[in-house]
Amino acid sequence: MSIRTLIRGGLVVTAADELHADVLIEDGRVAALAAHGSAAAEVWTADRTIDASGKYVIPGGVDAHTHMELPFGGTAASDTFETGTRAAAWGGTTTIVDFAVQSVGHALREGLDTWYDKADGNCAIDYAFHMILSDVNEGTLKEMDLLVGEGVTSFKLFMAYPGVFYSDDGQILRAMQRASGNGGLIMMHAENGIAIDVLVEQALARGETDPRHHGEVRKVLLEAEATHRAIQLARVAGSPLYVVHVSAEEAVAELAAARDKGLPVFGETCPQYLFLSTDNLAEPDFQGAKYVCSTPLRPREHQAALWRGLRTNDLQVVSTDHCPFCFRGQKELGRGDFSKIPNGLPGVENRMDLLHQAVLDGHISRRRWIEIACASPARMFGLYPQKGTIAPGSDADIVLYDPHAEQVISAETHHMNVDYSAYEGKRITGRVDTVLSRGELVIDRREFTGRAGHGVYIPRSTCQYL
Ligand code: DUC
Ligand code: ZN
Ligand code: ZN
Repeated sequence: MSIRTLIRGGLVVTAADELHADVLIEDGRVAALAAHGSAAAEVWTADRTIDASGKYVIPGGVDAHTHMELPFGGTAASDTFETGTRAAAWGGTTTIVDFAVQSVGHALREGLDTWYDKADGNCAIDYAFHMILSDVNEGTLKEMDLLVGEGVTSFKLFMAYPGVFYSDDGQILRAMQRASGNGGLIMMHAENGIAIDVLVEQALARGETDPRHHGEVRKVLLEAEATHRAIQLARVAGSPLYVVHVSAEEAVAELAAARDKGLPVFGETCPQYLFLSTDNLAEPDFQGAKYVCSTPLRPREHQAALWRGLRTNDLQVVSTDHCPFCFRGQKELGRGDFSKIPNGLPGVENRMDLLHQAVLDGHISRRRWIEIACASPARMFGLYPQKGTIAPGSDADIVLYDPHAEQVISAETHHMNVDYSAYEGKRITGRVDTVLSRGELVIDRREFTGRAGHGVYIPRSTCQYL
């Protein structure tokens, strides 16, 4: 049964506009917007009216980088598609793009089907997939074309993690050449993993086993070098490039230089690089393990360059790289050897709030908040305008956001299936109040009303910036 819903009296904020408007929803889609109090809006009738006065009415967040249930380092990310998408909804995110994984020696098809099975019937919000290429060979290259055809239009390659996900430059070049022909977007984990592994071995031999050494061996220069190399390989192949989880100022400089040349090079950063630093990695009593991820957290001086990159559009997207591991039993696997700490941080629930705080802190404008968290990831990964905006015809994925509510982030109150928060104790102004996914209430005035299985797979078109 189709319910007509009217969202009345809020400030509608999209990447393009801010207007006091009422939003009419029909059949799960935005049917119309009209100025609040206008004759057009006054005559609208609905089965359900939601009062948004005093609130922002924003597009649901699009988190283009999550790892639900990712097997890593002998364990697996602790959020399932069920728990992780529920937490995402609590945080105002209504679409995730997760990474299906090809295992070495296996076909892309097999990895992708495994991810379809993991997600099917379990998600509270809509989802799509990228594909991680761990074994680039003739078969894999052919399969890339098929995947683009079924809506998996982006492929992550790793210059890090030799023996696991790593591709050498020849494999990277071949995958880029294929992408340049089929419209796919290559996403790059840009760190020189071969050099890093030498530094890891040397650090451990010196007895440097604490979590902070994870940050020290994964050097800024090795992120910058890999970013530079990835850009040159993409130029040779004639393919676009999207660099994931950019953390270092020097890597932003590489992206900016490429973009100044007019190259189709894009970059993403994540809240952990904007709000956390090597100070966290250095927390005593192994607490620093909570902050081990790759690329690693950097000295706080790098944050200014990331914010600047987001303002100048040298970085276009903020995703979470949500990859949670519990401190107890999972992060603890690396006691006495930082290289055994599973890499990843929780954050899918915190992204929209942290970026709203960045608006209040003066780093970005309100519209830029929506652009980097909703519209640009949707455009980058072929989901726009179905996702990422509030416009006639768009999916009614809408968040009522209370910009004045105060909250303190804590593992005690978060909904992610992980026993710590990377932002424990951080005070935030602004909070999600109500969330609709395709017109259905998932969070209703801070109560979860959604269900596993409401979320559906969304096939994507190719990158809309090309
Ligand atoms: N980085 C992480 O921190 N976790 C998973 C994979 C990755 O590249
Ligand atoms: Zn990565
Ligand atoms: Zn990742």
